[in-house]
Amino acid sequence: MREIVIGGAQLGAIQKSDSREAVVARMIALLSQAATAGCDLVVFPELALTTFFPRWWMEDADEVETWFEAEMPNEATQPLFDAAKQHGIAITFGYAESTPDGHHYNTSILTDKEGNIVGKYRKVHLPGHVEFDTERAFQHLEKRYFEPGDLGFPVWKNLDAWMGMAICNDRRWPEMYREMGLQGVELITLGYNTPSVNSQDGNEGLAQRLYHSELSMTAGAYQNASWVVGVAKAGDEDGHPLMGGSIIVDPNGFVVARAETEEDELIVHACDMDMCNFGKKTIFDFARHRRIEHYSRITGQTGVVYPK
Ligand code: CDT
Repeated sequence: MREIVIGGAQLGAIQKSDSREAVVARMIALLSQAATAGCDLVVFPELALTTFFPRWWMEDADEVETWFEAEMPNEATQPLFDAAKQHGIAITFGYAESTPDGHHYNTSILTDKEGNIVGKYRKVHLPGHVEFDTERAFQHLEKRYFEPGDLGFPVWKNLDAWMGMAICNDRRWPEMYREMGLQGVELITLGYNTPSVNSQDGNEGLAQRLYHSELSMTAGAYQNASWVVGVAKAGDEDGHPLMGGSIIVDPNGFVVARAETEEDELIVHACDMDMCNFGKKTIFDFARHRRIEHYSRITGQTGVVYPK
């Protein structure tokens, strides 16, 4: 048995005016709860340090830059790293990353139990649009403020398990899970900020949006015999509702822990990484069963091409 007690630290709303320091204090409070619950690893959401700023139209590059972190850790987040180290808890969280050579990514990092960063992932599947879209009920400007990630889907050995990270919209793409599955992943952590309303279809209700989120993560877990932990930033941010629905999914695709609120809330489960072994050796033994000679379209073609 290789047990990792995992805490999914859902964050409630972060308003535009909330400081990084105020958010970090909330994250540290969740870490204390996690320590009491015996957690080894705590998963925080995408863009955990700020409001979901890609909903706001900005033209001034200096204003955009205020939402990004040029270093990690930095002054505002050092107390989070210190608290994690003090508790002996590994953490993962998302933030907007600005690089020294001027690139901008939607990023997440993973630490060990001593607070050392052992992995970095940059979001590959950026949803939304670049220009102001008058057809939408509200904006989703990730394609404006971020470049697609340039690191692929790496996995790392951490806490004696193979771990990988994804971010929000990535969870809807089977390619993400399989890329990591092919590296033997046993735990995929991912944070998200998903509006409760579809900006292009007001009739799509919250229930359907929660269902699609869960469907994607449970399928990805089962088909790759991996744990998946999906953690929301939820609640009403300056009049813009984000859904909750944080879950921990086992390698058989069953939800074993689920958030009930749209607030700061910790969900916990003792996850045995050895539960991945059976699926990986049997129905999803990729080496025996995959037929790559039939999969060339997956990497050779992006959109739909109808046969002539
Ligand atoms: N943050 C993020 O990736 N959110 C998307 C919303 C898509 S709607 C443009 C998601 O997939 O949840």
